[in-house]
Formats: sequence, structure tokens, C-alpha cells
Amino acid sequence: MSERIKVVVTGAAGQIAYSLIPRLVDGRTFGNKIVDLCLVEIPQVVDKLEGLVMELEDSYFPHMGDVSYTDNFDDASHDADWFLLVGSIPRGIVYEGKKIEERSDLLKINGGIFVKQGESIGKNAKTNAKILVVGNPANTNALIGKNAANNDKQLWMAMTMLDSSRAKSVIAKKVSKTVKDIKHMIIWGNHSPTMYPDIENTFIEGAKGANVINDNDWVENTFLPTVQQRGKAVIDARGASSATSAAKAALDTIIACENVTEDGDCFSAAVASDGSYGVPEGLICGYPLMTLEDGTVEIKRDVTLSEFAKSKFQLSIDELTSEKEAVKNLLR
Ligand code: NAX
Repeated sequence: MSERIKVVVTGAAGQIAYSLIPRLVDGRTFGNKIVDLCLVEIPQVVDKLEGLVMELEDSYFPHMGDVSYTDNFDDASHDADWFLLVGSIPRGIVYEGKKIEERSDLLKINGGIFVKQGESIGKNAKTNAKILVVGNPANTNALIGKNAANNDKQLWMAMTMLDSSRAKSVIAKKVSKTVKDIKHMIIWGNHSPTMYPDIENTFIEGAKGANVINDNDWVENTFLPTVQQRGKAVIDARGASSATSAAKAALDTIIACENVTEDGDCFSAAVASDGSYGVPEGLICGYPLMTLEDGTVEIKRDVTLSEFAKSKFQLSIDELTSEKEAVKNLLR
């Protein structure tokens, strides 16, 4: 009999979730496992999930197990293996009579959500649960959630895979290769425009990026801003934020965590710093990661950063530190 796995998705009526949820049960992301889905929304829209459940049932997914939906996260969290925390309040929304424009307000409102979700996960989820925070500000939401969960065996991550995929795509175009030729793409720091996509340590058909791309002007003035501002560019072009690419990145993060990382490669997500690369301990920071034979996910510690890379990375560390300061009253 196939193994069963329980996956909880918040923001399940949102646009990323609409692309993401069907592919959690398509037999690719979790292989042969039977996937029980628990979809979570806020009370105002939770009833819409009935329609999504109908569509899932109508889609012939042999790997789909039980599907339920709720507005009660605490109930949803019991015995779950994976959490995709996509739901959060976007910038620009009117919340309790106030238009939310400032990142600091956004941090506080979403932070409140992540305290409660973190507590439930720490208390109710599997000991080795994996949690991927997609909802922005993802790194600091994950920091708050992890802190509230207070359960070190569970792995909290913030998603930077989309940034990594974007960076691979820009490099592939520059060198006229395909994205599969680009490996070892590291996103250092915050999932925000301060992130540092590390082209120097990338491998392009096996050769170090620093040796293939000898064009500092292109790196600094085209590559970095294109990757860092890609989210905004998509919003400008589409009138809505990245959805299908964000969903694919979440699936790719799960696949990267569920399978041993190929020798010489790594994948990108933000996890709690243990002091590696000089990042203050505890910050949820974008790192190169590897999944080991025993299924644990570890920071890859043997990457060398140039002085240029270190100075860019530091800007993102400083931003993460100031975000932490802004939510300090939400941390135990
Ligand atoms: P949508 O506004 O379409 O959907 C968000 C959904 O979350 C809504 O249906 C809302 O009701 C729900 N929600 C809000 N609070 C909730 C809570 N406490 N519990 C459960 N559900 C809740 O946004 P969408 O385009 O799907 O984006 C979702 C989040 O992903 C946003 O915060 C967005 O900024 C973030 N993104 C993160 C990316 C990343 O790489 N880390 C990239 C894409 C995206 O911008």
C-alpha cells in the first residue's frame, strides 16, 4: 500500500493556490504517495473552496487521498507532514479601516497570523514536518512562525526558489543554453529586492559562472536588477503578481526536499541561520541547501563568496535584521 502524506495549504482560494493545489496530487511532486489535502482560508472566502474541491474530484487524480477545507488552522494542522503557507494579507488592502502601504504594517499584520499558525504547527503537526512560507514578507513570516512553533525538529523555510528559477532563466538566455544547464544557483538573503542571486558560484554546463560570464557591467546593471525586480515586472505586465511561476517554485522546493540533492548541486530556500556565512543566528536567510540521504535538509557550507558578493549579501542581512527588529514584540 502506498504511503500517505498530509499537506496543508493556506490561501487556498488565492491565485497561486489555484495553480499549486492540483499539482500536489498529480503523482509527480510526492511520487507514489497518497496525498491528503487540507485547504485553509479565512472565514470570508472559505466557502469558495467547495468549488475547488469539486474540480479536484472531477480531475481524476489517482494519488489524491482525502480532501477537506476549513477556516480553522488549528484543526487543519493535526498530524500534517507539509505546510504550504501561501495565505497572507497583501500590500494595498484595507485592513481594519486602514490602507496597508507600509512594509512595517504588513509585517505586523501578517506576523500576527504567523504566531497563531506557528503555535498550532509546533503543537499539532508531525515532529519532522516541513513548512514552506510563500506569503510575504516570507522570511520574516517564517521567523515568526518558527519562533512560535518552538519545535526545532520541524523545518521552516521561506521560498526563494522562484528567485532562483528566474535567475537561471536570465543566465540561460544570456549564454544561449537551457535552464537545465544552469545548476547550483544560490539566492542569498531575503526574498525581496535586496536578495543576492549568486552568479559567480553558479555552474553553467559544469563551468563556474564567474569564469563563463566576464561581464561585470552586465552582472551589476542587468542581471542583478532583472532578477531582483522580476516580481514587480510581472505585476506591471500582467496586472497581477506571479502565480503560476510561484506555484511551480513551491512544487520544486518540495521536490528538492523530498529527494537527495545531486552531487555538486544545491537548491535555494531561506532557513534559520546557525551563524553560517556570518549571518546572525536565527534569521531566516536564503542559503544554498542540500537534502541528504537521511532526508534532512542542510545548509551547504563550502561556498566561497567574493568581496563583491559579500557586500551585496550584507545589504540583505541588514534588511532581515531590521525586519526582525520591527516584529520583535511578536517573538517570544
Ligand atoms: P491572493 O491574494 O490571490 O491569495 C491569497 C489568499 O490568502 C487569499 O485568498 C486570502 O483570503 C488568503 N489568506 C489571507 N490570510 C489568510 C490566513 N490567515 N489563512 C488562510 N488564508 C489566508 O495572493 P497570491 O497571488 O496567491 O499570493 C499569495 C502570497 O504569495 C502573497 O503574500 C504574495 O506576496 C506571495 N508571493 C510570494 C512569492 C515568493 O517567491 N515567496 C512569489 C509570489 C507571490 O508574490
